Amino acid sequence: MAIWFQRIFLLLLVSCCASSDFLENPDFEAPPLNLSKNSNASSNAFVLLDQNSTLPGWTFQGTVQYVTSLELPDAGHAVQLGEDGKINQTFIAKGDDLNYILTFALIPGGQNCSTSAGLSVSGPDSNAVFAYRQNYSKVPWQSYTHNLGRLGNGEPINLVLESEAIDSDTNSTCWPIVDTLLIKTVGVTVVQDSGNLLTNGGFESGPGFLTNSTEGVLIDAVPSVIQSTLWQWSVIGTVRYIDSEHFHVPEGKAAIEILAGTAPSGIQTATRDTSEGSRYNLTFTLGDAKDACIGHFLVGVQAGSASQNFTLESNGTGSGEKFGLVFEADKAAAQISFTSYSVTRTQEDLLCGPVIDEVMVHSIGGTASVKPTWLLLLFALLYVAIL
Ligand SMILES: *[C@@H]1O[C@H](CO)[C@@H](O)[C@H](O)[C@H]1NC(C)=O
Ligand SMILES: *[C@@H]1O[C@H](CO)[C@@H](O)[C@H](O)[C@H]1NC(C)=O
Ligand SMILES: *[C@@H]1O[C@H](CO)[C@@H](O)[C@H](O)[C@H]1NC(C)=O
Ligand SMILES: *[C@@H]1O[C@H](CO)[C@@H](O)[C@H](O)[C@H]1NC(C)=O
Ligand SMILES: *[C@@H]1O[C@H](CO)[C@@H](O)[C@H](O)[C@H]1NC(C)=O
Ligand SMILES: *[C@@H]1O[C@H](CO)[C@@H](O)[C@H](O)[C@H]1NC(C)=O
Ligand SMILES: *[C@@H]1O[C@H](CO)[C@@H](O)[C@H](O)[C@H]1NC(C)=O
Ligand SMILES: *[C@@H]1O[C@H](CO)[C@@H](O)[C@H](O)[C@H]1NC(C)=O
Ligand SMILES: *[C@@H]1O[C@H](CO)[C@@H](O)[C@H](O)[C@H]1NC(C)=O
Ligand SMILES: *[C@@H]1O[C@H](CO)[C@@H](O)[C@H](O)[C@H]1NC(C)=O
Ligand SMILES: *[C@@H]1O[C@H](CO)[C@@H](O)[C@H](O)[C@H]1NC(C)=O
Ligand SMILES: [Ca+2]
Repeated sequence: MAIWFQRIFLLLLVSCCASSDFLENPDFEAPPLNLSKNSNASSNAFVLLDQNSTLPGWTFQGTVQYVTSLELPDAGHAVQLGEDGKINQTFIAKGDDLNYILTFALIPGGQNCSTSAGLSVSGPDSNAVFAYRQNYSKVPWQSYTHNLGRLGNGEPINLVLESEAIDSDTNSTCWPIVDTLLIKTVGVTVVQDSGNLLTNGGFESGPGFLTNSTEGVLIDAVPSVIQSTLWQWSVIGTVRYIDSEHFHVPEGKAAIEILAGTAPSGIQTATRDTSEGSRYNLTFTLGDAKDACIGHFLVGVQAGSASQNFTLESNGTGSGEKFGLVFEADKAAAQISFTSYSVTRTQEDLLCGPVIDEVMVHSIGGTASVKPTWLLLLFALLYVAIL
C-alpha cells in the first residue's frame, strides 16, 4: 500500500516537471566549421556543406546546405536537406519510461516547385514523414511534432532527419528546411480528478511550443495513442495544438483546434474503468481560438454507442460554451471522439476550426468528484507521512 502511494507521488513529479533540452546546437546557430574557401556563410543564403566541413552537434550525409535567412523562426540559421540529405544526432534518455516528444520548425525550401520533398523524422523505433502545408499558418514556417518513442534511463536516442523525394526530377523539387528542434519529455500521467474517467481531457500534456511560435503546433494524423504526441489521444486528419499565450484556450495552458480540410478531422480517446451498461455524463467545452475564425462549427461527438452533433456560431473572438452528452458504456474502455465536419477559413484563407477543451466523463450518481489539487495534496501528505 505504502509503495503504491509513493509510486503515484513520484509519477506525479515526473509528469509535472520533466521538460528540458537534450540536443546540442538544436537551432543551428553554431555555424559549420571548415567551410570550403570559396563559400561565404555571411553573404550567401545557402552554403553547401562538403566532406571537409563539420556541423557542431550533428553528423550529415548527402546534399546538406547551411541556410541564413531572416524568414526563419529565429531569424538566423537552419539547414536544408537536399538530394539524399540527412542529418542525425544521438542523445541519452534521462529518467525512466518517458516519451520523447520532438517539436521542430519546417520551412518550404522555395516557391513554384513542381514537387516538394518530404521530411522524414525517425527515432529508435518510430518514423513519420512531414510536408509543409499551404494555408495553415500566417508566417512562412510551421511547427510539427513527432513522438520519438518511450525509452528507459540511459538508452541512446538517435534522431535522424532526412529528405524524402517523391519525384525523380530533382531540378524542380523544393527541399525541406528544418530549424529550432525542441525535445520535451512526457511521463506517465496519473494526475486525475478521481471522478473524471478520462486522462488528459484538458490537453495539458502534449508537444512543446517553440519559443518564437505564434501559430501553435500542427499534429498530423496518428492512429495509435502510443505513437501520439498528444498524451492518450489519437488524431484523424490534422489538428492544431494551441497555447494560451497566443490563442483563446478555455482552460489551462493548451487546447485542441480541429482543422478540417477536404476530409473531416478530429481526436479520439477511450475512457478508463467504465462499466458496461452504466450511464455516464460526457461534458466538454466547445469554442473558438480567437483566431478570426468566423463561421458555423459542426462537431460530431461520439461516446460509447451514443452520438450527437453540436453546433456553435463563431465570430472568431474567443468564445467557449459547455455541452454535455449522456451515454451508456458499451465496454470498460468506451470510445470518445470529436470530429469537425465544417470547413472554416479565416479571411486570409487559413484553415481554422472549433476548439475542444475540458473533456470529462463522470458516472451519473457515482462517486463524488475530488478536485485534483486536493488529490495532489492528499498524496503529498501521505508521502510525507510514509517517510
Ligand atoms: C564574405 O562576405 C562579406 C560581406 O558580404 C565580405 O565582407 C567578405 O569579404 C566576404 N568574404 C569572402 C572570403 O569572400
Ligand atoms: C578538402 O580539403 C582538402 C585538403 O585541404 C582539399 O584538397 C579538398 O579539395 C577539399 N575538398 C573539398 C570538397 O573542398
Ligand atoms: C578543420 O579546422 C581545424 C581548425 O581550424 C583543423 O584543425 C582541422 O584539421 C580541419 N579539418 C579538416 C578536415 O580540414
Ligand atoms: C526569436 O526571434 C528573435 C528574432 O526574431 C531571435 O533573435 C531569437 O533568437 C529567437 N529565439 C529563439 C529561441 O529562437
Ligand atoms: C549518426 O548516426 C550514425 C549511425 O547511423 C552514428 O555512427 C553517428 O554517431 C551519429 N551521429 C551523431 C552525431 O550522433
Ligand atoms: C513564383 O510564381 C509567381 C507567379 O507565377 C511569381 O510572381 C514569382 O516570382 C515566382 N517565384 C519564384 C521564386 O520563381
Ligand atoms: C491558399 O490560399 C491562397 C490565397 O491566400 C489561395 O489562392 C490558395 O488556393 C489556397 N490554397 C489551398 C490549398 O487552399
Ligand atoms: C537539371 O538541371 C541541370 C543544370 O541546370 C541540367 O543539366 C539537367 O539536364 C537538368 N535535369 C533535368 C532532369 O531536367
Ligand atoms: C452533465 O453535466 C452537465 C455539466 O456539468 C450538467 O449540466 C448536466 O446536468 C449533467 N447531466 C446529468 C444527467 O447529470
Ligand atoms: C452529424 O452531421 C454529419 C454531417 O452533416 C452527418 O453525416 C452525421 O450523420 C450527423 N450525425 C448525427 C448523429 O446527427
Ligand atoms: C462575439 O460573440 C460573443 C459571444 O458569443 C459576444 O459576446 C460578442 O459580442 C460577439 N462579438 C461580435 C463582434 O459579434
Ligand atoms: Ca486545456
